[in-house]
Order: sequence, then structure tokens, then C-alpha cells
Amino acid sequence: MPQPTREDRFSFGLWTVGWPARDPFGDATRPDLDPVQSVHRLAELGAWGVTFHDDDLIPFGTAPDERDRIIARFKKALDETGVVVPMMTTNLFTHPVFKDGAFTSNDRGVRRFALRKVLRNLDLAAELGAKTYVFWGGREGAEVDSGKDIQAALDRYREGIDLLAAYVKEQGYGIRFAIEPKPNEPRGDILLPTLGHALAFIAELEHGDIVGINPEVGHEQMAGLNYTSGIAQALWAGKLFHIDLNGQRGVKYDQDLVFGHGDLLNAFSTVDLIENGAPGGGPGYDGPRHFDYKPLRTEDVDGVWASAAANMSTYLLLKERASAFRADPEVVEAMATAGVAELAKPTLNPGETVADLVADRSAFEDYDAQKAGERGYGFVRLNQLALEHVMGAR
Ligand code: 3MF
Ligand code: MG
Ligand code: MG
Ligand code: MG
Repeated sequence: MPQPTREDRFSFGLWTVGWPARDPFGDATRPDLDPVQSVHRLAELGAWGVTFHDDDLIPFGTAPDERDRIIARFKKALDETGVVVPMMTTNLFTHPVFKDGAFTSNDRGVRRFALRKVLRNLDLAAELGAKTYVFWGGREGAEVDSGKDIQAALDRYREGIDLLAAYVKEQGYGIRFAIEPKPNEPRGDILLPTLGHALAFIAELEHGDIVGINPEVGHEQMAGLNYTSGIAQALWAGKLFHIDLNGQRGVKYDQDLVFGHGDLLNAFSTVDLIENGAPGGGPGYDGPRHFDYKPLRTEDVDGVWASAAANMSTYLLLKERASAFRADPEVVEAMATAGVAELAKPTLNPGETVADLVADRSAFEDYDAQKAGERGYGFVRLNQLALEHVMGAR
């Protein structure tokens, strides 16, 4: 199996490997992990970065002196291992105070508290050199339509993000924000449920220039959407600031499976897009390869580390397969047959006007729509070639 190195820039949330596997129906099946040990273990496995919510490292309500001590001990682990902190985020969902939301709680005091919690953690993010700050609004939502004024909630969401973005700019932190969409869970409905909603929200911000998105594979798939196609739109908009890779099997609760343990063909196209860019020349993704998964509840601590390694191994295997796929002359030919590159050619000629188009009889009056309708695109063959590459049959 390919071995990950720091150059691969794999990162993991402390909350992923550290999940003690408590779920809504059952107790924890594993002990809490010491974040310092997690850093060491991840480094040994070949990971490059670690990410965390404030409360993953510093339990909610920790006194300032103790907070300083915890941070110093954590920094020592980073120094010893060379592990970096590319991204940080805030827990605005566990404590009961956030049960009706953080930036969009109906309770104004909760909203002010949430902003303060983020501001304090942004200072730590800058101190630790994080370049991305993620906002997953897990409690920003509702179950009761008449209990939440969604337009007011979006006003407050915008107020919160703009205030925090302005702060980051003022301080010169060089941090960019990434909003993480999710359709539901833990709220019945969550605001900014898909990456498309998040992109539309960002367009309404005053400081949207430093705000992008952090789409998670499983979250988009929970809404029945295609992850590869979604991140392609984010890349097109210049807004793919971060990614949460994992696996999901269909429209159900948030499974957070190992990357590739859900829709493998879509995982393949995701890695192909990230690594090789769009076939028509559109950009790939250059940021951290971040895993947001949960080791299955059935696993013991050894199983936790085996599953962490599995994420990286799957990614690297798919990366190998994707480069072989792109280089395969049969694939090149199948893509040409399908007209994949032709889509990169503008529909109008350089300088052509609407009047020119209307005057062009070959575009309409003399166009053989019947014949064009008979064309076979060969997409099935192309997909089969992809599948054969994924299966190592080519
Ligand atoms: C929940 C998530 C979150 C976010 C995290 C942001 C707890 O479904 O995916 O993980 O990823 O809050 O960084
Ligand atoms: Mg998830
Ligand atoms: Mg999740
Ligand atoms: Mg996530």
C-alpha cells in the first residue's frame, strides 16, 4: 500500500480519531484520547496536520491558567512532531446554551456569547498559524417552521460572519473562513443546507472576499447531491477553501465513514478533480486533504488508528488510479468521443454577436438536429474505463 508522507498534506480533526463513539442510543465504547498522544500517533502514520474545535483541546469552561497550560503542552507536541495546525474551528453545538443556535439563536445573549467564543479562539488560531477557520452551523436551524424567522436568522448569520471577518482583517491574521454546509442533524433543518446555499449566502456578505466553503462528502450526499460536481462549482467560483473527506452510503444520518467506504466511484472522481483538475483545464484543489470521519463504534483503539491509516491509503490509491486513468490512451480517446474537451470551447466565436448568431443559417435553419440527436456520447464506456481503473484491472 502507498505510504503517506507530509508532502501529501493529510490532516485530521482531533474530534475524528478522538471520538469515543457515544451515539444517541449508546454509551462510549472507547476511552477519551489525549490530544497530545493523537498528535504523535497521527505523525507516525504520516499525517501532516491536525485540526480542532476549541473544546476538543480545551474543555468548555476551563479556567484561563489551565487553558494556557493545555495550549503550551499541545504546542510542545506540535514542535516535537512537526505536525501543523492548518485549520481550526469553534464548537458552537455541544453545550446546552447553543440548543437553539449560536449566531442565529433567538436568544440575543446566546448570540453575543457565541461571537465572543469565536473571537477568543480566532486569536489562538492566529497564534498556531492556522490559515483556515471553519464554520459548521450545526445548531443554526430549526424543527418548527413558525419558531424561527429564517430571514432574520440569515441577517444574524451575516452579521456574525461579517463581524468576525472584519476582526480577522483588522488584526491582519491572514485567516480565511470556510462555511461547512449540512442539510440536517443535529437540527431537523440546518441553515445553509448545501454548498449551493452557502455560496449564495457568501455573495451577500460585506467581507465575502475572505469567505469560502468547506464541503463535506457525506453532508452533500445526505442531500442526495453529487460531491464531485459540487466541489467543481466551488472551484469554479474560487471558493473551495477547504474540504472534509469521508464516506456516506446514501440519504440517511451522517455516517462519517472512512473516505471511499461509501460511494467509491464518486470518491475516485473527487480525487481525480482535486489532483488533476478539470479535463477542460479548470483548476484542481490545492488545500489540505482533510478527513472528517468517525472510526466505527465497533472499533477498539487499534481500530481507530487502522481507520485513520485507511483514509490516507484509500486517497493515495485513488490518486494513483486517477493518474493512470488520465494517461490511458483509451480514456483519452473515449473522452474525445464524448466531447469532454469541446465543452471548454466557447459557444460563440471570438467577437461574434447575437446578430451574427442569428444570421448563421448553419446554427439553426440548416442545422441537422436529427443527426445531432442520433450521436452516441459513449459515457457508459468512459464510466466503465473509470471503474476498471479503480478496480486495478488496467
Ligand atoms: C458535523 C461536522 C463537524 C464539522 C466541524 C468543522 C463535528 O457533521 O462535520 O464536525 O466538520 O465542526 O470543522
Ligand atoms: Mg459528516
Ligand atoms: Mg460531520
Ligand atoms: Mg465536517
